Amino acid sequence: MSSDTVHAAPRLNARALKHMAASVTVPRYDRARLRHGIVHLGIGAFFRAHGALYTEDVIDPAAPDWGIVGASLRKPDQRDRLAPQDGLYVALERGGGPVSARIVGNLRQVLVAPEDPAALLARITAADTRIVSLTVTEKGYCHDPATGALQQDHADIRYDLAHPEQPRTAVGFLVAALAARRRAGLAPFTPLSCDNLPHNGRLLHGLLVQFAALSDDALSAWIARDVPCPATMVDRIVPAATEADLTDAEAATGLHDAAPVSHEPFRQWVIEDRFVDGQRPPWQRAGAELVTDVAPYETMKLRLLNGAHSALAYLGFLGGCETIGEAIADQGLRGLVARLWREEIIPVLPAPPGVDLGAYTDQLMARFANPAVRHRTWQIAMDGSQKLPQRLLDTVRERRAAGLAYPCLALVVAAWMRYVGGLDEQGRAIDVRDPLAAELQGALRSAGEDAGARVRAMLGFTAVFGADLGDDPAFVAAVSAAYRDLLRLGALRAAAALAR
Ligand code: CS2
Repeated sequence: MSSDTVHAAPRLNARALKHMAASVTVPRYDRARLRHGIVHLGIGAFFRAHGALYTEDVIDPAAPDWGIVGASLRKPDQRDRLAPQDGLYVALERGGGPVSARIVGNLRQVLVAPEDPAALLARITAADTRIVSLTVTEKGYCHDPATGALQQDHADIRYDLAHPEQPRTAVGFLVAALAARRRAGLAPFTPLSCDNLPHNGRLLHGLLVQFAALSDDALSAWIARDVPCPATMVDRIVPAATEADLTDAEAATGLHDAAPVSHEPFRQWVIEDRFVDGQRPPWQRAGAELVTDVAPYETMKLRLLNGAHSALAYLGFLGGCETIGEAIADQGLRGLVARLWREEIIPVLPAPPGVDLGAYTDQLMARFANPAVRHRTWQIAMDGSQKLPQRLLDTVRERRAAGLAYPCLALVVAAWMRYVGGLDEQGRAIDVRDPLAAELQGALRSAGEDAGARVRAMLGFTAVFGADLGDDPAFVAAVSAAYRDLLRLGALRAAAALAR
């Protein structure tokens, strides 16, 4: 999406809000009185269409609390788009009917960490920050995806250890701010991971404890004991914004918004209810589920939704499908996903209390097919080395332990390997985005053209496959056979051959 297109309509901003047509939903509270409560790290489209909306829904007009300061840990573009419009943006809901629009008001400011790390650190350290939520994507945790351990040799982690007052990583910011709060005798804030990672709360907690231990044992022990990191399961399909979103936001409001978000109607947020001093917005009033154990919800969502998403992303992209909607309209891919769910994932997945997994997957099928949401396969294919373990490989492990076969999972793993190879089925270059892209492609080049050698080279990445799977002859054989099928048949026919 380009932000430099010339737009005739006046820009969305706080002044324009006062004259908004009655048909557009606007904040019900006085923004000038909104107190600060949350810092959000990684202020991209997902959080603005999910956590920010749950929060917006529960702000009390009589005593408006829980305003949000967003932060970008890398690029200034969100701030550059949002600052001229006073942090306001349009959220477009795209379902079966006409698109509906609301203006979201709780984002008070966006900070750009690399421009002024001290300003972000000060904001997190301030006592009125009670929650620091995160959507920094899988790779933003600087951990080893197979084991969850902190990557101590990660360049940014090394930098943060050497420059604790000017961190670069989310972990570096959180630990530096927690250290400052402890020195000042303040209570900690609650770090709240909202990324698609298994046991995201426990994972983040472990990383904070490990990072702190590298410089200060007492701080590390304090974090271990006194800083709860609740787990969450977050769900809403939020594709990257397009020019069509800008046009629709303008049609709905009569104003130009350079930073709209567009999302499906569905949303779900399951949160472990463990916050410092019980301080959190009453998110349950907006439908969030506050529970004592998030794990079954998270495993369900990661394996069924995100696992199928990755399957459709790699096989679909290789087969020429631009979006998830196009991929799921292909009978072979649809049948493959149906079998993957029914025969391979669900039989080894414990259902959360009261949830019917068959009904859950029926609903997922309908969500994937929503024609109003154009979610690109290329976007989901990103960062596969960080996504595969929790989305697909944990199911492989459980089937393997039970002596069960997994032909659909093997095909998806092979499709990922083919995708990161960097050439599609027409021989065109793929823009592969993955923190391990250079290493993966180097290993494939050294392996040469033999399918078996290429698969073995990929399976050697223990950060992805762990020490167990890469050495398992049955797994090697299954993925190699699937890889050969992909070469022989192409992705769509290979999927159709397994479809039920
Ligand atoms: C997707 C997710 O990009 C991806 O990897 O699988 O962003 C997915 O859309 C969300 O997790 C849905 O809640």
